[in-house]
Amino acid sequence: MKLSVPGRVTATAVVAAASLLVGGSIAGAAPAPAVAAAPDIPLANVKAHLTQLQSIATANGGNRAHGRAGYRASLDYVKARLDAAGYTTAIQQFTSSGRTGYNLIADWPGGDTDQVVMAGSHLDSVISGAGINDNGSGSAAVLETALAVSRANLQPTKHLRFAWWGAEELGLVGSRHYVNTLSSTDRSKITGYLNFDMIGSPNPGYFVYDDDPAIEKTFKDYFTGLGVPTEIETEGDGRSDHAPFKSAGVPVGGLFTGASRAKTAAQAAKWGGTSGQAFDRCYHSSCDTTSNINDTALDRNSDAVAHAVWELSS
Ligand code: DTR
Ligand code: CA
Ligand code: ZN
Ligand code: ZN
Repeated sequence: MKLSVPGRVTATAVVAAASLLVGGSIAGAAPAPAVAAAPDIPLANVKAHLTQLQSIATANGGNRAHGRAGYRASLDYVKARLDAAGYTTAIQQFTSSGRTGYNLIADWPGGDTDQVVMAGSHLDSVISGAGINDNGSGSAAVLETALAVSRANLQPTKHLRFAWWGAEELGLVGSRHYVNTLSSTDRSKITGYLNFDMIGSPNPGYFVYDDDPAIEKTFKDYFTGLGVPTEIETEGDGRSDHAPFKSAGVPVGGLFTGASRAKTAAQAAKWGGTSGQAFDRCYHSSCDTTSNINDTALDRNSDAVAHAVWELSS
């Protein structure tokens, strides 16, 4: 910076210099530390979780529905993996439609517990099937991201908490129970909730929730980096577990690859797949099995989950 009067330091020059020091950067100064990039989430690992959930459904009457053995076995599988990876886990019990339901909450030790970043997905299926896309896909991606946090021994600035919800299919029952039983103090500590419900649809779209702008940008920027266009999720606000958090004033966001609505010709032109066909023809059906997954969509979205968890907790 050139001083206006050589040899004399004017007040203006001092203020200008100070502002450079405070607000701007001086040429050659070290750049702010970048956020460590999230690791690639191995698609094979995510699909291995789906295979486990499929086996659980097959061994328990063909479903993983609320109040049935298949749901509790699904939760026990997820919990065992997290316990082995160093998480502090807790099972939250509730009753719905006369049956006992369970949420699984997993805290990654460390980080500022006054700033909690949450990522979650519902673990229950409908009674008619195994629920592999809906919502084994979200549950497996969140689980593998949590395991990746452990493998990396991530030490984020904010505290990380992961959740798998029960009885979403009965009307967001588990997630609403969780939010409603939080103290207002604990609720105010949640800086963001990321929801993943159906992220591997066989005829996929790439939808980003348009709720919190910062969270939305985190996801949109990630997909822009992949060269994948996204659309705002419009299939119905309040139709998944982010809704109770949003109603409580928590910033929310998430990803979705589509359900029973048909893909348009314009969407097929930008994403591929089949126009005029549902994003997921097996939505809430017995054919929602491990064959009802698009690997590319599941891989891209699993990596996007990790990207957002790394970035928003840094
Ligand atoms: N309610 C979810 C599926 C679903 C339908 N629309 C949206 C929009 C955003 C996320 C999920 C959904 C279910 O059946 O579990
Ligand atoms: Ca990946
Ligand atoms: Zn569903
Ligand atoms: Zn769902």
